[in-house]
Amino acid sequence: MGILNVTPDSFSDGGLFIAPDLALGRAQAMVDEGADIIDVGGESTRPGAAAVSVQEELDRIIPVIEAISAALNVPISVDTSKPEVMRAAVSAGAGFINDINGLRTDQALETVAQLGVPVCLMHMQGQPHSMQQAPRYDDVVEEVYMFLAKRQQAAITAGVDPGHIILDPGFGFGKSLDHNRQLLRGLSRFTALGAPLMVGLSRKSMIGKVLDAEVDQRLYGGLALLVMAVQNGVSLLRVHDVKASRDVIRMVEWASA
Ligand code: 8Y4
Repeated sequence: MGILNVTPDSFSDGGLFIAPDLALGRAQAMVDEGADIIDVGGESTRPGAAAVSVQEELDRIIPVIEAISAALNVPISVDTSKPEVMRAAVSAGAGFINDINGLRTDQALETVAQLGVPVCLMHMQGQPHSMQQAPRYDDVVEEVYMFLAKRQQAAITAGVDPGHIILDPGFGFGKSLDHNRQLLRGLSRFTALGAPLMVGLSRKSMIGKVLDAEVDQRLYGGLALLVMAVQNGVSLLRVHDVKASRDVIRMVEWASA
């Protein structure tokens, strides 16, 4: 899954892709590099980021989703927690919901059940504006596991097709460096939930902290973590650098076959 940020403040690609034609070019490049899904996000979910209004999020992402949908034959994911945005995005051509809030927003469960599209349910402790202030767990793997099991069950109860549910432990979302490490080591445990697993590790601050590297110098560190993720049962990878990630995963698959 290639990341397409359409937030003016997203520091990893500098808000360069807001104009629909520029966003389309970036999406095309990621498809050429082997992306199977393009994840379009208009709500900055960086630690400390401010909330975005529904209208602002719609203005950012709908023209981009329409442009990609008209020009490219690639599934489009929408990175949002808001039911209104989910509906508009699916009408505009998105076929996948990526919700960092795990469908905990009011009406989100019902909306996704009605839309009938696949959904990624992610774990997050706290809210984006404050989640990195004091992350706290007794057993992070066990607590994230129980959270995902409960959200998976809530989605099924609301009428979401069980085969449409993907689960994600949410690296960096209300987690210390050590929590992220424990989750990486414990990833295989989540396969017992019976759903495909997704992770987002690309350019995240855990890599920056370990390597003392700025955001544009985190590629190789992230690739190392991707290898670990794949070896522990993860099948969907949310990444900025599609070509590099593809090559690494193809080699791991070749060697493991
Ligand atoms: C540099 C670049 C530093 C990016 C931080 C970041 C995930 C996600 C995000 C994830 C799923 C991010 C929308 C945070 N992370 N969705 N979204 N899983 N499913 N930060 O891990 O990329 S945004």
